[in-house]
Amino acid sequence: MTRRARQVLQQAKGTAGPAAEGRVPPMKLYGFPLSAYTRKAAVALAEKGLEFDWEPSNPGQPTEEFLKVSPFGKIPGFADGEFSVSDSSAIVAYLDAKYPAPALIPAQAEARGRAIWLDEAVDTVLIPAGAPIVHQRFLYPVVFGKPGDESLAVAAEEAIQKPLAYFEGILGSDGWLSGEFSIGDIALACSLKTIGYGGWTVDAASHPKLAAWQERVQARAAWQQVAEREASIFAALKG
Ligand SMILES: N[C@@H](CCC(=O)N[C@@H](CS)C(=O)NCC(=O)O)C(=O)O
Repeated sequence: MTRRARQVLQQAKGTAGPAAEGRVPPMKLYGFPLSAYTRKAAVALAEKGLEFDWEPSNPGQPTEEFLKVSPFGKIPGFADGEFSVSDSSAIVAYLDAKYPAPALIPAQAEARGRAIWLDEAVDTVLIPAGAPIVHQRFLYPVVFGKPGDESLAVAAEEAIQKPLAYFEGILGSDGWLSGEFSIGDIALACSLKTIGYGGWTVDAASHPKLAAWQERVQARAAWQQVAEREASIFAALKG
């Protein structure tokens, strides 16, 4: 990571969300705000109106404290007092059990199975396919100071077509992916935003339902709260 990127990452340190009564110390989210997985946890916290401290963390230079909450050095990590857990989906599952309203993991069997599946499909199919777009065009050149390989980004634009077609196919003309707004919606929106840092956008002509759904997500107060903080970090990184 370049010196400038390290400095900018530190700007992410701070408290987000309204103070909740009787919770001391506040929860901590360890990660890089522009990461799709980290954002998933941040949006879940914001949806639930929970206060938390951002602990900017770089997997490439992990601190001891970060490795305690994320033993394999992956972001995000999370701590709530003495309890800690890593992995974005595990963090959302914990939050949903401890702070049930609003639910982000549906209770109804089919809706729950589908929401978990969508979260998994995003994390294990869409993100791996699309990662080169953001790695080669943004992360390497801007954050790590290394040249990107445009041919890998172009190949990834092709590779994401299959998962994108799937998501377009299961979306309705309104509403969410699995009944109520859920972890599946958060995961997909977060991955599209991070891929977007590679200069890619959802094509509304070929994916009209996905584009309209993305707008609905972006209109949510919790999303805007997280996006606002992130925008200043992105702008500072770009210089
Ligand atoms: N399944 C995990 C994936 C976490 C993950 O792979 N994070 C990446 C960054 S986006 C990471 O920490 N990579 C650094 C590494 O693997 O050393 C989750 O949902 O949190």
